[in-house]
Amino acid sequence: MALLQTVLLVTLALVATALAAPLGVNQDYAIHEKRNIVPQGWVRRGRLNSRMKLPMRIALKQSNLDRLEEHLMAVSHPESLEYGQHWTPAQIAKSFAPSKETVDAVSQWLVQAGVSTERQSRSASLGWLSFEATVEEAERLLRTEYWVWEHEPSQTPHVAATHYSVPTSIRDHIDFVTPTLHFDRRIPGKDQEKRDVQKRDATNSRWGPGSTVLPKFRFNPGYKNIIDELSHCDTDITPNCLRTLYKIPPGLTKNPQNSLGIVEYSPQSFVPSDLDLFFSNFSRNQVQKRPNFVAIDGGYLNETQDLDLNLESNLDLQFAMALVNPVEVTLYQVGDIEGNASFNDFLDAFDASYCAGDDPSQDMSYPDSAPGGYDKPKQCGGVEQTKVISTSYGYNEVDLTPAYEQRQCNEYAKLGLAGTTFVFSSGDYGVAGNGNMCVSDTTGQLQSGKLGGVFTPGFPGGCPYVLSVGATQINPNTSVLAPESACNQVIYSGGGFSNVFSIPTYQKTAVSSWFAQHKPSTYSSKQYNDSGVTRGFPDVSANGARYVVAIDGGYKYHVYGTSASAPTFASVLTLINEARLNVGKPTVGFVNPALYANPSMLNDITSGFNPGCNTKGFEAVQGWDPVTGLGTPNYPKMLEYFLTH
Ligand SMILES: *[C@@H]1O[C@H](CO)[C@@H](O)[C@H](O)[C@H]1NC(C)=O
Ligand SMILES: *[C@@H]1O[C@H](CO)[C@@H](O)[C@H](O)[C@H]1NC(C)=O
Ligand SMILES: *[C@@H]1O[C@H](CO)[C@@H](O)[C@H](O)[C@H]1NC(C)=O
Ligand SMILES: *[C@@H]1O[C@H](CO)[C@@H](O)[C@H](O)[C@H]1NC(C)=O
Ligand SMILES: CC(=O)N[C@H]1CO[C@H](CO)[C@@H](O)[C@@H]1O
Repeated sequence: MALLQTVLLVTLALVATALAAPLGVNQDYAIHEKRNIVPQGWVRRGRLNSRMKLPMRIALKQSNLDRLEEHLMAVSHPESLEYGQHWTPAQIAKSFAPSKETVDAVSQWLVQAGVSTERQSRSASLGWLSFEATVEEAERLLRTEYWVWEHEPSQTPHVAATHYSVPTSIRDHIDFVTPTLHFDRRIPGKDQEKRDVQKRDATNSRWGPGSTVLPKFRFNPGYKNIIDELSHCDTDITPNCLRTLYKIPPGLTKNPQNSLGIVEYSPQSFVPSDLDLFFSNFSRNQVQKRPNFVAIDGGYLNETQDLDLNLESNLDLQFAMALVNPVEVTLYQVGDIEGNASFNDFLDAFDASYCAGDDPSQDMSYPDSAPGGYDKPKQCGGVEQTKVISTSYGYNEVDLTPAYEQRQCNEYAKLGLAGTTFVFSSGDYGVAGNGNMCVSDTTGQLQSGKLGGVFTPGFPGGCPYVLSVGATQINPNTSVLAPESACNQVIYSGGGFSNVFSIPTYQKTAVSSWFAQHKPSTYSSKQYNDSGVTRGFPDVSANGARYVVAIDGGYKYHVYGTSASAPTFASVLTLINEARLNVGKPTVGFVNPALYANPSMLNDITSGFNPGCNTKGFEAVQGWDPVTGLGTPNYPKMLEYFLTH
């Protein structure tokens, strides 16, 4: 458990050594990072003993990041000569490692400030400088104040500052310093971290279903036949419904190079007998079939039947495995019994050059000293990337700091250079954030969306180097062949504009056309970033309503959410990859540029809204929109395009 460890370490490590030499003086300093919003539930308690020791880490600026997007576009845009010429991990590590100049400049600053080179350690990748400092040293070094904060609901303590500065001469060499502004998000409880939703309070919304009841499964005792099954897709989404909606043929081949990865964070876990129940009804030849299990940092399964634990994993695996069958699905199970592993912990397992530091307040530290915890070092590199990786978890953009987000977002781009597609759910609360929270325009803090407030984009759905997937629905009492709308039952498709990420080149035409033709006159920059120069999301969408999922040994629930949409879209891309690999082409890799260049291979969704923050949100319109993106997959058109490019 990362946070408590930090504090214990701090409390026990009263300094034995003499205080360090005076810190460097007379340097021009500038604020490097500053937090205006403290995540919900955190209260400032007291100052720290000035002689306690803090584990300091400096994330150094990587080289050549200014050319990252250009490199990524070169291998990802179908019109580029280098399309599909993905990089090797060694090429990637070498290109982006911090320069010697950067390492030396930061190290020199520390030496001048009294932190000798012997006290500094560098990660193998040179990505990080670490050292121990007393609170007093760290406060002088960074011109800040450290406080103990407490997460009130869980009474979890945490060391943090709300701003810090570094000399202007080295600002350009530093991404960020920890511990400083970073608060752990995973504490506030399950409902904030799990995106798939089976029930939600929607009583306050005239756009909602007006009822809080969990949709009970009014399931017939089995469908009479496929016609019967397909005539109930407006109420019961099955794999056959999705195949019909998006014209996906059943899979036939299993290219050994192809793979789809599904990421789950412990304690979430699938239940094998539920998989078999689902397969026995909807994918008969997969009974007894399991995903390839890859444990990261102590990842483990808990086969207890418990809705909260099984919902996400059962949903993702049942549908993804059925849709891509017979292609293999890999389950990346991340984190030990403490739970709380982060996206960075997952990325570390692929890329040793990203590892070796992270943020001790945000990411887990391993070995984990908790009873039963993962007692080995954090997994750094060595885990193989599948060609498509689907994740149905997310943060609010305001929960994390821009520097932390930018560094992680760049990592998705780097792994995209290697030919992997990262697919993320865009969020289930429309323009509001996780748990239906919006930022108050008076206090600047997160508050219930019922009270209104500023729209709250998600992360990493708003990172321009992932494919962000929103949710659609088959309208009630309409056929599986009729056009879908933005999801308007139980959940609303997450969408909007980032406050952190600039608009990527591949998206400029689509987004500026939305601003020119569809910018809502009722909102201003008070509601969302209407500058037109930031990343809009989602990119695409797929059905996210009324999934039939085997849970707790039966079919008692319908499952809703972009949590369902993400693995569905990821499955479509996996089938496209299968077709490409079978004719000797590379995988689609970072797929956004190809999709935006050829939007007609998606079914444009032109009705529905994504309410939140006491507004009706945005509207799904012709062309790209911040509700359903470019639209849902049209498999035959995608296939034709991707086999000829
Ligand atoms: C699932 O299969 C069982 C056994 O064949 C059958 O009794 C049940 O009705 C099926 N359920 C559905 C939803 O098809
Ligand atoms: C498995 O899940 C059950 C139900 O939530 C819980 O009581 C039990 O402690 C879990 N076991 C492990 C090893 O995590
Ligand atoms: C759908 O049809 C059923 C049965 O005809 C009806 O009871 C229900 O109100 C209809 N729902 C909607 C949203 O039109
Ligand atoms: C809008 O985005 C720009 C560019 O990232 C940023 O500078 C600005 O602060 C954002 N506005 C708000 C209100 O966050
Ligand atoms: C430090 C921390 O975030 N601890 C949390 C880890 O996750 C469990 C639930 O799985 C919470 O109870 C802890 O508070």
